Amino acid sequence: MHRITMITGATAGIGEACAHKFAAQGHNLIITGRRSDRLDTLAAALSATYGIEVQALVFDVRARNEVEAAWHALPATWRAVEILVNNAGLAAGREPLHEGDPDDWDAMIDTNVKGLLYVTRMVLPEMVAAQRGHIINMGSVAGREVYPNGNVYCASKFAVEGLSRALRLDVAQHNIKVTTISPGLVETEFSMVRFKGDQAKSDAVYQGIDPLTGADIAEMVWFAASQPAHICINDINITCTAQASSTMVVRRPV
Ligand code: NDP
Ligand code: 8X3
Repeated sequence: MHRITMITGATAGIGEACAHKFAAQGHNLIITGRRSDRLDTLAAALSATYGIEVQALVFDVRARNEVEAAWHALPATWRAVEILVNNAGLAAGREPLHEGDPDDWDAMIDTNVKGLLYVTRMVLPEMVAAQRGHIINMGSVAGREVYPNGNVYCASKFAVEGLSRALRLDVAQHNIKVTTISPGLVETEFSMVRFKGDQAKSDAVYQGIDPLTGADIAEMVWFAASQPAHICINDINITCTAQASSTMVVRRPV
């Protein structure tokens, strides 16, 4: 019997890398995202390469009705999710608060905080009933340290950190693990999304360093997920070697 892992935000970056990692370990996968073309391509590739079964669910995590409908449409056997990787998320904009766009704030809070809650609310009751499970939340260095102009993104990831800690208290009695993974700079589509397609601004984020990759983070997620039953990895903080903190990155001269 294959174990079932659900990964949100699997159409790119960290989530996509996690999908490959878990598929390579023989897990059947529920992968989610808004871009159905990418999701379908990934699902076909994972099945063909690793011989696993995949359910591709297209929904916007911000839309509670979409999350609930997608979950309830799953066959009952697929709702026995053992590991949930709450990865879908974004940053939008990088301005001082008084110049920030409230639409960006809504997108970050609705996706990174409320979306994570909506998905978890669907999956967790099945874990409680089964008296086993593992929730792995994608935090960030931005959820542990603030940085200039990070304001609302940082707040959303501090919320993920707080929710993860509080959730651990709620579910320990049900034999359910909660892990937060908090990466620093990872080169994905993250900065292109944050800077709304501005390639030069996005490139500058990773200039003169060897940033983390999605595959690096997938290794950490798998490390947390593959521990014996009695071990819960609560937190993993990871940066590239050049990043000493949110605000200190040592760059090679260009
Ligand atoms: P990417 O932009 O490469 O991937 C983001 C993923 O999230 C995509 O699959 C996207 O899918 C999904 N997503 C975004 N918004 C929504 C939404 N409203 N509904 C459903 N899915 C959504 O970024 P990363 O892989 O880097 O980011 C993944 C997570 O890692 C995020 O939570 C991010 O905050 C966190 N993180 C990233 C770091 C970095 O430096 N890159 C560092 C620390 C944490 P689609 O667009 O198809 O919906
Ligand atoms: C993403 C890393 O430093 O851009 O969470 O906030 S950072």
